[in-house]
Amino acid sequence: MIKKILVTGSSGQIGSELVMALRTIYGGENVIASDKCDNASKKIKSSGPFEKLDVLNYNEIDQIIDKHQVDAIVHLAAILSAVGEKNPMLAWNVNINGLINVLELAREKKLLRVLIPSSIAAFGPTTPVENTPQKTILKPTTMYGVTKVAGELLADYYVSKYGIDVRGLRYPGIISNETMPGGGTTDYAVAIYYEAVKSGKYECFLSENTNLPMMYMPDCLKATLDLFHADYTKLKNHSDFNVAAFSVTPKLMAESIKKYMPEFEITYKPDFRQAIADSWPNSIDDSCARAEWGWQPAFDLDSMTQDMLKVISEKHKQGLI
Ligand code: NAD
Ligand code: AKB
Repeated sequence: MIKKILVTGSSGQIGSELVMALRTIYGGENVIASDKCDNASKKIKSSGPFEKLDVLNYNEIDQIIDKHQVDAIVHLAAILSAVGEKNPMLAWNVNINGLINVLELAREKKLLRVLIPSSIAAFGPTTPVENTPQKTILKPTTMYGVTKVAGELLADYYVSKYGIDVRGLRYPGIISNETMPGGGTTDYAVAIYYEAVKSGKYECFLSENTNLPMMYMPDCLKATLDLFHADYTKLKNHSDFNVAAFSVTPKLMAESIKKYMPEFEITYKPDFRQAIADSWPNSIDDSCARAEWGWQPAFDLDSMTQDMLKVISEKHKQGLI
């Protein structure tokens, strides 16, 4: 039975919320948050252990596993697509060498489980764009995508070669209101809500009809926890589950915001991230996740918009943003 979980990259957009969700289930002391930067929120630091940990340092991870008697790792430390295109060697180094450190330690220490997210960035311009199947062409054109495909293959290798329980899911763009995203192509879908509340207008770095798969954070947490707790014997796939909630363009997202804030205005000024977005699918077939571990999203675009605007408006009123 899993008792102690180490989360790498836990100060990021997903980690900052996933650590709190895991602590609710496993207890604060039993979920060790960690990040290269010593910048965890007060909430994270006061509800359980936090370790400053660079995933490129094998010995440091080794020591922290021993110190806390860790038996599972959720590996979130990564460089995302836009930052990765500006600095491809950094993306390769963190996403590949950090990952293999985690997998090797899982093998050496016989850890019970490792969860590693992949991304829709594993797909590329030659992948079918609509209802992209789980098993399909994986020829990404970004360094981030290259590391995600290699990561899925490495993770599956550790499953078949060493019998380690490694699981992973291809997140779409994740939209949330607690921690700002860390430098991806789908980041506009968070910034648009903050700017709507703060100034009533937003200049989008993707063009109006760029259609991408997205998911609200409560569904991302649910998908991650559902896969983490799924019955291993029922999994036919391991490291590459497609998961979907809804697909949206900047124009449709702006229309959804206008339902609640009629004065909201959007303009478009595409930059280098447009080419990255154009290489990703429009929509995802997640039937394997639904069949193998019961995946089902709860939020659609409008229910997410309502919640995002409510939470961010409250933060704005309190002077927090
Ligand atoms: P993020 O950029 O918000 O956070 C990543 C964290 O990793 C940061 O806090 C950063 O300080 C840390 N980090 C970077 N280099 C490190 C190192 N060498 N050692 C330790 N920590 C390091 O990312 P996120 O959005 O929380 O993503 C988590 C995972 O989910 C990643 O694998 C990412 O590829 C994947 N993913 C995210 C999204 C999304 O929309 N957020 C979508 C698809 C996949
Ligand atoms: C990014 O845009 O890089 C991420 C992702 C979809 O992997 N949000």
